[in-house]
Amino acid sequence: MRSVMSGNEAIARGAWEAGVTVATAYPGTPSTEILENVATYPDIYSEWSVNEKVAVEVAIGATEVGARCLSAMKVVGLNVAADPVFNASYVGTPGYVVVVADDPGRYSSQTEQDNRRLGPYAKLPVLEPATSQECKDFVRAGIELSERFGTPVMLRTTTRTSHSKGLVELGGRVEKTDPPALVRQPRYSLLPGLTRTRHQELEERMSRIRAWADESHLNRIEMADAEVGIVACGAAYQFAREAFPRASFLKVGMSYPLPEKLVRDFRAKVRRLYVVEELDPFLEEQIRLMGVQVDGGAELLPRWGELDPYLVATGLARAGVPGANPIFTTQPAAPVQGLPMRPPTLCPGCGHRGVFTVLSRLKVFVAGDIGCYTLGILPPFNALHSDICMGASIGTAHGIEKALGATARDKKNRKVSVIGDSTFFHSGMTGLLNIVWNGGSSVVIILDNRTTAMTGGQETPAMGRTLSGKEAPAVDMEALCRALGVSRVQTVDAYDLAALETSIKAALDADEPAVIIAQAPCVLEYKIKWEPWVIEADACTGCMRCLRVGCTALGVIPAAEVGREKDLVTIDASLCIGCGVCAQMCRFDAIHAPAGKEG
Ligand SMILES: Cc1ncc(C[n+]2csc(CCOP(=O)(O)OP(=O)(O)O)c2C)c(N)n1
Repeated sequence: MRSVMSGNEAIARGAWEAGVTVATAYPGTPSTEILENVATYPDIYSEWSVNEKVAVEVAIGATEVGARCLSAMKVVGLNVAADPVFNASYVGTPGYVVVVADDPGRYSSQTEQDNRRLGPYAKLPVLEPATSQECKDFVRAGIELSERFGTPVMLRTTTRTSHSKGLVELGGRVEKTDPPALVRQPRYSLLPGLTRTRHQELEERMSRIRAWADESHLNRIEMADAEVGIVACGAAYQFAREAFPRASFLKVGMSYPLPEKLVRDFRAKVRRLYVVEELDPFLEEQIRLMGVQVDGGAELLPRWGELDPYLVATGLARAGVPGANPIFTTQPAAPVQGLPMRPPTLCPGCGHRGVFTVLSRLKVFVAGDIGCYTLGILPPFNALHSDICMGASIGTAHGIEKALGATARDKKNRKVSVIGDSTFFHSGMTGLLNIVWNGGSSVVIILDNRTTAMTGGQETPAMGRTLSGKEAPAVDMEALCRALGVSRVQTVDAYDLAALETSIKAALDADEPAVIIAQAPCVLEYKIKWEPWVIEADACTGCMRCLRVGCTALGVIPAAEVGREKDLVTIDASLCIGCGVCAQMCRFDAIHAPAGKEG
C-alpha cells in the first residue's frame, strides 16, 4: 500500500515499522510533527520530554533494557542534548536513532548550524534521506545499523525533507522478539577509570562502519552522462538532479562515514567530479581527505541559506560545468515590488501583548527568550532587547546584574527577564535556581499561556495531560518557583495592565529575586473568543494611543472617509476576541465591552 506523507510523517511510520517501542522529543520546527505522528501509533510509548537532553536520556535508559528507540529534535535541540548524545555514542546504544532536523535558510531557527558535523565529532554514523520514502526506510535502516554495530545513529533531515510530501510504500512492523529485560550492562557506566579503552573501541567501531558503508544500499551510483559526476545527499541531491538532469550521481544516503571505495569507483567513472551540498562542505572535506580529486564544490555555491535548482545550476554553470537545465539558468522573475510588509505579530487577544505594553511604557531592559513572546522585539513594543537560546533570559539578566555591580539598582539599569511557560520548564528553572543561590535580585516574568504556542500548541507539564492525551499531574508554577527558593512570587492576570504595572514596579523595587506569572491562556490553543469590543465613534478623539498595544484587530479609517477632523479607530469584530486590553489604553472611555457585558 502507498500513502502520501511528509518526511516527518514518514519518519513516524518508519519508527513504527522498525519496531520502535519508545519515542521521545521536545517540540521544535521543523521536527515537531515527528512525535505528534508517532503518538498516533499505540504500539509506541511516546512522550514530550521537558527538553531535548531529557528526551535522549530517557531513550538511553530504554535501550539499556533492549528497547528500540527514537528521539527527535530541531537543529538547536541537539545543542541541548549534546551531552547525552556524545555519551550515548561512548556507551554504544543499540537500536537507537536520533533524528535531528536542520534548518538551512533559518526559516524558524536561531542558528544555521550543520549538525552533520556531529558524526565525526561524537563518532556516530549519519544518515540523510532525500525523499519521504527514504525518511521512512532510513529509520528502519538506522535501527538495523545501530543494532549491528552498537552505536546511536543520527538521522539528519532538513526543513525541505521534513516538510515536503511524497509517495511512500508502506510496510509491516518488525518487532524485536526478545522482551525488554533489566540486565546490568557494565558498558552503561562511563566512569573514567573503567572506560580507558572506550575511545579506541569507538574508532574501531567507526572503521567497521566505514567498511560496511561500501556495501550498504544506502549509497548508490546512478550512472548517466560520464562527463559530469555529482556527489550529493538529502535535499541538495533533489536540487542537483533537477539542475543537471543528464549528469551521473553518487547518491549518498550515509553522509558519515562516506563509502570510500564507492567514492573512488565513482571518481574513476566520471570525467569531472563536483560536490553539491547545503551549508558546510561536509562531504567534500571527507572526499578530499581521501585524496580524491574534486573539481568543484563549496566555492561554487552559497555557504549559507537553502539551495535550490537555480542556485545549483547557475553556480556550477558559471564554473563551466556543462549540462545545466536551461529552465534553471535564466534569472527567475524578480519579486513584485511595493507590496505592503506583513511582519509577524502577536495574535489578537494574545496575553503577551499586555506585558509588552507595560514593559514598553516602563522602559526597562528586557532579557528575552524564545517563543511567541520574542515578537515583543518588534514595533510598537520594541520591548525585548536580547534573546539568545531557550532558557537564556534568566541567566543573561543575572549576568547583567552581576557585571553592573552596585550600579545595577540605578533606575536606568533596571531589567527584567521574560520567559514562556514551556521554555521555563525546558531550561529556565535552573537559571532561576542559580539566581537564588548566587544572591541575584532579578525580576522574572513567566508568560504563562498554558501551552507551547510557538511550535503549535504542544503540551507542557502545567497542562495536566501528556502527548498521548493521558491525564497527568499539572505542575503548580507558583509552588515550583517557591520551591526553587523565590519567596516573592505573584500570579497576575495578563490582561490587566494596571495590575501588571503595579506588580512589575514593586518587584523592581524589591531587593530580592521575584517571579511574576502573567497568566492568560493562548487564544489559539484554547479557542478563546468572547464578544468583540466596540468603539464609540463620538468619544474617539483619534489620539491613537490604543494602537500602542499593536493589536491587528484595530484599524484606522482616514478622517476624510468618515467626515471628521481626526482619523477614527475601528475594531474588526471578526478578529477581536474581547480581551479589553486596548480599552485600558483609552483615556476617553471610547472602547467598550458589548452592551450588557460591562464589568
Ligand atoms: C533548544 C530548542 N528547542 C526547541 C526550540 C523550538 N521552540 C522555540 S520557542 C519554543 C517554546 C515556546 O513555548 P513557550 O515558552 O511556552 O512560549 P509561547 O510560544 O507559548 O509563547 C520552542 C519549543 C528552540 N528554539 N530551541
